[in-house]
Amino acid sequence: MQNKIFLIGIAGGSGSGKTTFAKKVMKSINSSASVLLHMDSYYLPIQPKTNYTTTGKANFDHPDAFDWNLLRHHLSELKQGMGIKCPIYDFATSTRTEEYEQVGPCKVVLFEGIFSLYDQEIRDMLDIKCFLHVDSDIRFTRRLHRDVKERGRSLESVIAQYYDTVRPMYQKYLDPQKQYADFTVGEETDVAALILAARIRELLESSHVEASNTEAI
Ligand code: UZR
Ligand code: MG
Repeated sequence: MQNKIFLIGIAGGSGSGKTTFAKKVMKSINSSASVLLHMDSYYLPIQPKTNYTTTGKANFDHPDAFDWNLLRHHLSELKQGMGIKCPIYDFATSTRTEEYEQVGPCKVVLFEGIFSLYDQEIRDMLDIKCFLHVDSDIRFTRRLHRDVKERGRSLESVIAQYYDTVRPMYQKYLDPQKQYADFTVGEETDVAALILAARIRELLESSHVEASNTEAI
């Protein structure tokens, strides 16, 4: 095995703490060879007409909201040791910007997002799969705080969106991803982050040893 690249998937509902958890893991791996990839970056540049709710709002909590082809392509390139140009999405306008961010090449990719365990082709690329299982009241209140403070939304619009798409889509598409997870993490993530980071360091070391053994032969 030569310098294997490890992909870790972190899924969970909106407000379950995916981004925070992934950042804790990154910090604890403490390796410049690891990158954090957000599925949010892979929203389609413009939502297709077919992905609107009966109230006329785009359904950002539906699988059809994402650019799956680009995402699969980028994950596969990262897995092969290449770097990618990750799109930059603008939450204020709900469109993709003209800019991009250079990501990788790297040895570890932490891939976090609501649908990160949804697609079979992507699951097959993942070395470790985890799901954040957090009660809906906690997810909702966290989301309310974040969207009002950081994404410039009103209280009414966050509540309406929650009933309209966030809650039903969670039940239909997101929660069932648990069945694919190697482990689930609860509301308190400090210890889980340390355990996951330790396993990743172990994988990195063993791939390094195997690669140098192969070179010696
Ligand atoms: P996380 N989202 C927006 O609010 N606007 C957009 O343009 C794109 C996405 C929301 C989306 C989803 N839903 O619940 C959330 N809505 O971002 C996913 N409604 O991001 O996992 O960071 O919460
Ligand atoms: Mg997030």
